[in-house]
Amino acid sequence: MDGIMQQIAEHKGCGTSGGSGKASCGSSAGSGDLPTEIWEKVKNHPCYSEEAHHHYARMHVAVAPACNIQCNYCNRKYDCANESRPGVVSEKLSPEQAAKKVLAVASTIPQMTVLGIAGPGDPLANPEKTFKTFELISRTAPDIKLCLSTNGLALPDHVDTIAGFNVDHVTITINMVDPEIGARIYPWVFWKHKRYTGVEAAKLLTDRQLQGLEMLTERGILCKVNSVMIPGVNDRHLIEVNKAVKSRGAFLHNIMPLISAAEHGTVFGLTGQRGPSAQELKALQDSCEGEMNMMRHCRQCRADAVGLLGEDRSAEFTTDKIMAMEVDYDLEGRKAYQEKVEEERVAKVAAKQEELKILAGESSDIKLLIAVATKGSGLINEHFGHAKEFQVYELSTAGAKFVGHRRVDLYCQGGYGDEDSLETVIRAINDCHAVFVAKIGGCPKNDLIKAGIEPVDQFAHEFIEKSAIAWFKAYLDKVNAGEIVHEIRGDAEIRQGALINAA
Ligand code: CLF
Ligand code: SF4
Repeated sequence: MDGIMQQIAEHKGCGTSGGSGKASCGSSAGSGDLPTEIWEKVKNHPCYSEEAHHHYARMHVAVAPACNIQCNYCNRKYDCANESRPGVVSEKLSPEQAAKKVLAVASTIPQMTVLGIAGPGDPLANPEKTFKTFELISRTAPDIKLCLSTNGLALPDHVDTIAGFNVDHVTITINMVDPEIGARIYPWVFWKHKRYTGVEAAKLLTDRQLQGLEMLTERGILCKVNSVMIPGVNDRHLIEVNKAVKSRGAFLHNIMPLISAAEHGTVFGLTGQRGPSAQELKALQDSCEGEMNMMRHCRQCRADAVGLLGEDRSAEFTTDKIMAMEVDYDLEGRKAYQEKVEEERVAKVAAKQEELKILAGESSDIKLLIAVATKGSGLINEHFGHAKEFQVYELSTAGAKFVGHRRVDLYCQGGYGDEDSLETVIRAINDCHAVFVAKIGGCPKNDLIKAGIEPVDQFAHEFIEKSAIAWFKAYLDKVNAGEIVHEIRGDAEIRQGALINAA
């Protein structure tokens, strides 16, 4: 492993925005504790930097329909679960249509910085379409980063081509390094015109995945490993996976919850295999964090997703619409916009650092979670009733650290509140002590208070971390004064069924 890759492997903190005093990848200080060339690669990639994901968008083009393996959490009718929610892909695109779509989106969303190919099958099981798309885009939109997500089976055969197209971000989904466990996840793989099953299939897959990872990191390509957490199958084993990928130079590990519902028609869905709870997922991510950088802001997006992570603007860019659009690819305009975004980031981090000073000298062991309604830019700028997800931060005397998100049903149904939705919202953020919102109505406010979750609207349109730190300091003061007793909250639910409706 060369020096840079060694530094990558040893770096911890990407995907965190912790106030420990140690700069994370998302630090506005620029490189933080990363080598400059790595910082340049991650600073505006919304998946590789938690801090960047509040400001920068990505898009996927669904040019890769075929797959060369079968995962028990996948149904071919739906998007690849490696990188997508199990919603139907609206349209498959030719490379030419994909290139036009990228220009159309880049002209409309100047903070869209990354083009990913993530399905709906496996990009490297469709190498011609995948690389043709990259070729067209690198010619017409040179400022856009190219990104790829694969199951890894065909990866070793394509590493040189990937490097040749300057694709400097590759994700490999690695769910096991033990073929016995793999045989419970993968019924078959198809390689060199032959179908393999059982342990033999899983052995072939894990060998090829790890070989591909090593080949990429040797070439200085940043690699992220996605793992699906399947309770009772690979949950404990993912600690071993984490060590295996770290030792091969992976930059980031993204442990995602299994999405499993009978209506998805997957093997796991039909056999009743459950996904993890919010606290089970967090505990596993926490236990791996000492080993390497953990991603916690993944939205398990569709293979045709467009926009900030957590928002979906794909309906604005259907093939009909993009073919009719006048595209004005204004490179200078995009740069100017992104410079403004950078100024906003600097202001946000400066505000957080300033506020952190009020926690200096505090010695409490209290750690708690809060949920935040946000539309992006690191601000508390969403109404409770309009939130489709809440971002979750862990507060401690070290500051505010992003630890995940919870997707929810919309509470506001056009003028009235839906009580059933409110119950699901409360279940999704039940492990949080407070929910920060730009605005909230009287009814949900009372129900939240009854559930032990404090609705906080006094920081509307202010920066999240700065506000969270100020609220936490006041909370500690009240505990210290005996005005309130700190209580541990319970677990929360990761919503399963609703993902299918997002198609
Ligand atoms: Fe797409 Fe994946 Fe690239 Fe990101 S997504 S190919 S690295 S640009 Fe990101 Fe979406 Fe999670 Fe993937 S949030 S599913 S990690
Ligand atoms: Fe489905 Fe992706 Fe697995 Fe292929 S690699 S079976 S498309 S989840």
